[in-house]
Amino acid sequence: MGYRELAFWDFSVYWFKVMKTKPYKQDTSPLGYAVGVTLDRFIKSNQADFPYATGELSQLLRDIALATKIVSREISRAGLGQITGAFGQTNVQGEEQQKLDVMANIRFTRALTKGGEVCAVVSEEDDEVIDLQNKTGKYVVAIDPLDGSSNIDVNVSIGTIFSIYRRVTPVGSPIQPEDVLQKGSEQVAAGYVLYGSSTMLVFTTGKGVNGFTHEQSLGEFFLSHKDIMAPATGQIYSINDGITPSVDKGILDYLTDCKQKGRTARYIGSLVADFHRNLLKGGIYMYPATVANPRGKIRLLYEANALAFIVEQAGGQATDGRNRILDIEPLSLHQRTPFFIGSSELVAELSSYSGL
Ligand code: AFP
Repeated sequence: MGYRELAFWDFSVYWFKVMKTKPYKQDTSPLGYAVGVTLDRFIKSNQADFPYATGELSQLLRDIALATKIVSREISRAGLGQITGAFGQTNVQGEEQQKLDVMANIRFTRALTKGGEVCAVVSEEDDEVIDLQNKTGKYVVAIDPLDGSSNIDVNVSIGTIFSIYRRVTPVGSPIQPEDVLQKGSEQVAAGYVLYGSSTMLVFTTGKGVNGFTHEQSLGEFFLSHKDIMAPATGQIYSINDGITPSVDKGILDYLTDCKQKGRTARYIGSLVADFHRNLLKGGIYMYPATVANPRGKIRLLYEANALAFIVEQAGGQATDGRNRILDIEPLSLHQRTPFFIGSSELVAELSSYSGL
């Protein structure tokens, strides 16, 4: 053994003998501030709580999160390039599609196709069910890829809403109506994305509601709103005042009551943004039946059900004025419903008004 090897040998023996350890203690100085729990880590550590807990639902949520980042990036460039404005076609509801509506639909559908866990997608932007041809896909997703499209071109908050169901017919067989027309109470997970002052992903798998904020420079969602609970009551009521001349008298009486109680009116016209604000601050969102929309305007499968699942998980309520939203049996893909959602006491109060 030469001089050098000997020195190394001696040193390792010495190190082995005297090495001490100390437990890791998180640095609390401003230099070591915690960035928090990433969405991925949250999903991994809570996977046992997920329905069926096979890992496929976790992967599906990751696929949605990835598409969300891409859509968020595109939205943040709205106003630059050629990505705002009308696409030049109408969707099945007769609404003019915006370019970003179409882009978001492509992004989410592609992410769900490539992921492989989903067999079928119901989207606001497609007349029919999209069969993704994933022979092993166990899940069905209903999605409004970009909600509040009238706000895109004016730089106001918009969102994405999604519901996730287990298919009921055997995996690999052709998609059947009962796979996609399931009651909201059958959802295994649901969520929304708010493209606002920051981009947030909020979701539930039936064990509470958690919100994640996108940290742009790191490209990650971090847990920012743990175990969201809706205040039991609140001061905010949200309705499009322009439709009130053609709504039921019960609603009008309720609105008069809100004003007399000195409550505050707040309405953006993007369901996700209106819902999110009321979820955090306490309030009620209302889109009742009108003369123009006798069955209401909000779509049951890809708007109302997801938010109803979330609000109930957060301690709030959602009804069509008479029935719990999650109990409504869907009859068609683009079915509409009157929609009242928010703080439990406010929704219960509204339901007590005659005529509803
Ligand atoms: P889309 O933008 O996806 O078509 O949905 C818009 C929406 O369903 C919902 O986000 C709004 O709360 C509601 O319509 C606004 O409707 P009004 O413009 O009639 O108030």
